[in-house]
Amino acid sequence: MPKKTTQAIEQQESICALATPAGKGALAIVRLSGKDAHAIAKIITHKPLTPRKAHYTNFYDCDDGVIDQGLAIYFQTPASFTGEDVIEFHCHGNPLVADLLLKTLCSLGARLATPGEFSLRAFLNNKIDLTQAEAIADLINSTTEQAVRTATRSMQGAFSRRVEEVLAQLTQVRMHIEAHLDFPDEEIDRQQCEQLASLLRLLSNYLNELLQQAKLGERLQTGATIAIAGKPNVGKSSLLNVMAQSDVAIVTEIPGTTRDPLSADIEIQGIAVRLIDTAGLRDTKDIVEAKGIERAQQALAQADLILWLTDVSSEDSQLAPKDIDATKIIYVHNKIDLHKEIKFNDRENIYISAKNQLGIDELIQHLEQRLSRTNTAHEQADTPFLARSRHVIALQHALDSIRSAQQRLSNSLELELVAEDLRLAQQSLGEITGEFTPDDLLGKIFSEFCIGK
Ligand SMILES: Nc1nc2c(ncn2[C@@H]2O[C@H](COP(=O)(O)OP(=O)(O)OP(=O)(O)O)[C@@H](O)[C@H]2O)c(=O)[nH]1
Ligand SMILES: [Mg+2]
Repeated sequence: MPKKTTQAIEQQESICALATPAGKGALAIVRLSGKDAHAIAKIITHKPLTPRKAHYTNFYDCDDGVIDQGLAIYFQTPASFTGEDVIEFHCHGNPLVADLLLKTLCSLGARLATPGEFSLRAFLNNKIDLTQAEAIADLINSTTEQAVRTATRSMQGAFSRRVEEVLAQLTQVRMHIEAHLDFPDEEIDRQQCEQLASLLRLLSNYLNELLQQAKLGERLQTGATIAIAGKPNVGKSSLLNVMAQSDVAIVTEIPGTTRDPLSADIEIQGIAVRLIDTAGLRDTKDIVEAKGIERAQQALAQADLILWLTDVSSEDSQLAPKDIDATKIIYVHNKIDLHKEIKFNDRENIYISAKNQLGIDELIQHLEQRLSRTNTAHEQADTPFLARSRHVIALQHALDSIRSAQQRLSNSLELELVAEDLRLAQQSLGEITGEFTPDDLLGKIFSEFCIGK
């Protein structure tokens, strides 16, 4: 791919946008970036700006009318966020003031930035790599404290550095192999072969560890969905209300009360969790209830975990239907207040009373363990970085290629094919940092940013 060149033409224009949220506040910041930024700023402020100095100044429109007064700060290229000349105008936080300022900037030759365009320019100008750009968006969108901390680490390059380390090791191995390919007459001896095999083993172990951490980082970024399911009237909505600590759902003694899936957002050990209460599953002739059950089944298919709720006082079968993925199910037995016999929790069964709020803490603890199960090796440690599903996929592809290279090396010594596998692994890793990322993917990633970022 023509690395970082195709969008160079669009970079000629200066861009501007409101960097703070729209609406009223004490302050608003309008950001301007591009090669004409300083020239435009001089017209607005009626003075040249010294880099990195806060200038207290009037902001003038094109007819020399004063729009507002505030601070103008000039970040001279290349020492700025985008790598271009950047000016920040700190004005009063009235959307009309910011609008007037933006209109003036546009009439002086700038144009409004598209979503993520400042970060895209920072990426194209090598100020940040792709994972760092993504981490900025993730930091802004993080919904838990832990996600904020890990996004910050990714933004500061924690993830990219790890990927670069693997890439450096990979390059070493490739150099060894390419050297042999250049001299096809010289047979590779056993000792050299063992050396290569051991390098590949190290690489695949390291990559596997990185993949596991990325999976956990992804979970922090996307959060988890937990559905509450079961037969009608077992207490699903009551459980949702207890866990959400709010009367989200209607609870009645009439079976079939809940129709549409209902959700509540909670946090379990730093992970954002969306809890979904669903319609009780049963055969029904009621069209509305049947539609609700259809939606419940869709929600169950998409959930990461399912709390299959049962009523311990009922004689009915307590088993979840076979068509539900059993690996996602946790059996939660409700209404223990109606049952004399005391039962104890184990790995698959939790006993509670939603109505009397018994066993809820134990249920949450159990969920904590389930949600961080992928993390057994690092259970005590903080997640080192935030990741996205595209990172996890690329790491998996790289690992598959390395494993294939190991296989080929041990089977047949087909060095050309080993070299090709390693080239593919390198390409997958390069996609993560943005070295080999196709333009349409870049467009998609940056378009999900908000305007002004
Ligand atoms: N004794 C007792 N009753 C409970 C408990 N949990 C829920 N109930 C009662 O069981 C009835 C049904 O509760 P819901 O929470 O509406 O049950 P549901 O599973 O959402 O029912 P549908 O939406 O109809 O499928 C209500 O009368 C609740 O008060 C419990 O722990 N103990
Ligand atoms: Mg209900």
